[in-house]
Amino acid sequence: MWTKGILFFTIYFVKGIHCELSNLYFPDDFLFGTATSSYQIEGAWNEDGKGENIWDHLTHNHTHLIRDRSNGDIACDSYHKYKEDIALLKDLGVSVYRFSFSWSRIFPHGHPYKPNPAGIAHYVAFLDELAANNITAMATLFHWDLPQPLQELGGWTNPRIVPCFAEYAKVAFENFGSKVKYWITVNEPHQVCQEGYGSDNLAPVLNMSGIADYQCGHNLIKAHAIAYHIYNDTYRHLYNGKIGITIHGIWYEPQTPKDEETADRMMQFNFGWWAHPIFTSQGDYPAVMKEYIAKRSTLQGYKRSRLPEFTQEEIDSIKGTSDFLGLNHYTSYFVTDAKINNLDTHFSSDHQVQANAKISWGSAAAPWIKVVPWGFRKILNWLQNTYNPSEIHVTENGFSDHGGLNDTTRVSYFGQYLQNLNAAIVLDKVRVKSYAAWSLLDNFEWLDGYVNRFGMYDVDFSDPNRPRTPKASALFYKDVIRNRRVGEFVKVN
Ligand code: GBH
Repeated sequence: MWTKGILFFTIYFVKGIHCELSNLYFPDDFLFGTATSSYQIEGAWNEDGKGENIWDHLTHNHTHLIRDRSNGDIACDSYHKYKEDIALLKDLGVSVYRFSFSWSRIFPHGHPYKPNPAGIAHYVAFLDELAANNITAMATLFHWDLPQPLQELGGWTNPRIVPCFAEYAKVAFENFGSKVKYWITVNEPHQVCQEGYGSDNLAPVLNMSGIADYQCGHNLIKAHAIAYHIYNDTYRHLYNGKIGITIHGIWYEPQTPKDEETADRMMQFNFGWWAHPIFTSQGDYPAVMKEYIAKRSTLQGYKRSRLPEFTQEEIDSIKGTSDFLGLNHYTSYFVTDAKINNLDTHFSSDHQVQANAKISWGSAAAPWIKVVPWGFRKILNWLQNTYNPSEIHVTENGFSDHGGLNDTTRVSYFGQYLQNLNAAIVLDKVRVKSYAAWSLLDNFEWLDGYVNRFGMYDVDFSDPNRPRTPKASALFYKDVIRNRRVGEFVKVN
């Protein structure tokens, strides 16, 4: 494994070779797309009956937590400019668009009580416009914008959220089911729970790691499974779509040969936490996670493990609840074992792993994104070998800078990552069926506000009309899509 790692590394840096390796044709049925999410682009935060969500609440009441003290009140104004966005998709030539529904447009208070007709009408018009342009809809039900009243009851830590999510999912299937081919229940449960409840990186910035993150995850996985069953039992035969979940996957590479077990443990704590209950035949949380958290909980004097337990009935009803595996992938790190002896209650002391980036790796404006293209190929192979899903959909992959139309570092990132995707599909036979670049537009990047830009199209946020302009990366991606292979590009990171 390690020798192979070194070899791959060496070859990779011999100029030219990696290009020949992987600019083959993508399969004919492979779908290229782009991705966005409701809060990050829509704006119209209080229009047409929409209720307040946790990002409205955070940005309005804790403004200092946002780097440029901005918010998504207007964002890209895509709520009004959706036809313009779809025209951009058309011009790029994508065949699939991944977007999300805003829960508080449909249930303004979160509670299942009289869906808001104006919210539903908006999404019907939007989906009709997509269909008129022959673009397949890939819809996420929950991309982080939880209705604020549900948060006040504890959000995902309160088991009562499960029926609320189920009812929201049902109304979405009922109203949009005929127009949506791919459903994603939840975007990145790890970020929702570990970064939102277990740290202060995302709303609701609860920072109660080792407890709230595990409680959140427990309810979220159940909510996902129930939404799946509703679709499977009632709507699949009507609409014949597919439904799955999207998990954020960093590739963790062993730093030395001794670190292989450590790297696997880190994959299990980060990816397996979500994938093991859903995609394996045993179901339940990964054994290593149960063992490590139980052991530390005992040491700390807890009566029982801080990781909640599923009943056998729950394990069985969660297993197999995904028609495909959705992967958001941006980056990779090296890992080593970290003997953390303090008794802090924290996710990162539970897993006992230290992650490092290599100094020579390029970085995006977001420091957590290191440019490690070979990690993409590795994680795709690992996913297929570990979970054997019938389909993998890459639902996000992208790079941030500080803006500008000549985004050569983004072109270089996409070029190299697409080559590795291509190698995984064509050479390694990993069953990846689609790829969505994050993101179509510059947009509200959570706590980074509008400081870090991920778009292939620039948005001028100082202009009330929010004009969109293609960047070099849009032109590059357009060529990849048209030629169905990765063309020439200058590698700068
Ligand atoms: C995705 O999450 C989101 O789905 C999308 O909405 C977002 O715009 C996009 O990525 C770009 O960020 O090292 O402490 O700084 C990515 C999940 C969130 C994972 C931030 C890493 C960094 C934590 N990432 N997190 S830290």
